[in-house]
Amino acid sequence: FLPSGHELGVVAVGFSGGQGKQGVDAAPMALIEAGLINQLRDELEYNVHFDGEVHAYTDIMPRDDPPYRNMKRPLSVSAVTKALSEQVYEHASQGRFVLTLGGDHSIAIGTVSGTAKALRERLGREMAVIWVDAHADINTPETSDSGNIHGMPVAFLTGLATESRPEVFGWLKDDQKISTKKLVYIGLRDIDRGEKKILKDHGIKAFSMHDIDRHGIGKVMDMALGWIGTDTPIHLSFDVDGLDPMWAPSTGTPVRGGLTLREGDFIAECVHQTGSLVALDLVEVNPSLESEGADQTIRAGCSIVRCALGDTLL
Ligand code: HAR
Ligand code: MN
Ligand code: MN
Ligand code: MN
Repeated sequence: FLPSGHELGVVAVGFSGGQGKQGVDAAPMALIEAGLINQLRDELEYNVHFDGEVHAYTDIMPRDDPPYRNMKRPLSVSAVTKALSEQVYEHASQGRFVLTLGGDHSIAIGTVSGTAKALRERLGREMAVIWVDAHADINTPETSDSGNIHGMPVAFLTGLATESRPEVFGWLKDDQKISTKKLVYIGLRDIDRGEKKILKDHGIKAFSMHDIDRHGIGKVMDMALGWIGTDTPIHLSFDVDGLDPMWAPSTGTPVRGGLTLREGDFIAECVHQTGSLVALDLVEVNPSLESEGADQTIRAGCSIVRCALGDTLL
């Protein structure tokens, strides 16, 4: 059921509306200018399908977008993720691996919904998601303190948050969602109270930094991939703030005590080695924050993408 051969669809998403800080929309261009897509084409020998555009979706963004059910910019995030979902679906349904360069993490509402639907149609299989992040991003609009939708994508993707208005994520249908049983977190260390209750109530598999300290990243990856099982397509959604700010300082909500650069790459390498990886998101790189650290944050992001796409040390 693998994406056929070395066909790679790339979507660049210059969107920051899932949170309040400007600059995360500049990440795709920074990653591309650092040579990422050329490396995937020339060194890893992917046949790259990329429209050459950083999508800002300005044409579909509403002028007036007041809070609704505690969500900030709900119409914008919904419209952008719906359009992105269709782009990702298009690549995935043609059997391509889909790489999405964000943008803030709200864009995962678009990427995961697009691949989940395509993989269901192509293989009749339910997809798993590995979410690497300091945060669980599973707030419902009601449990969120911030109202920022980048803290909510997993709640919408699992159906824990629902909304009937089509212009506020009501477009998300069951065949675009994933099961809470097929979701695995790695790297968590900053979880809101309401999120902790959600994780516990639904028995969601989560490996916090505590688990990584206790078992080491090797054992944690064995357990994470064992939970998912073989023959299950995997979508890896990688928030760069999963890495420690020492390695990735330029991000909107850094949290100390995170993954090392090597642990991040190792996660990506292990998921690649399963042969089941069908899509990767790299999100929350914000080159305008801690700008002395922007270069190393961008380099860390490029490295994770290369590892997930099959680059090896030897
Ligand atoms: N949990 C907090 C909230 O919901 C902070 C979320 C920060 N999110 C990200 N994405 N950077 O992981 O607002
Ligand atoms: Mn996140
Ligand atoms: Mn995060
Ligand atoms: Mn390989």
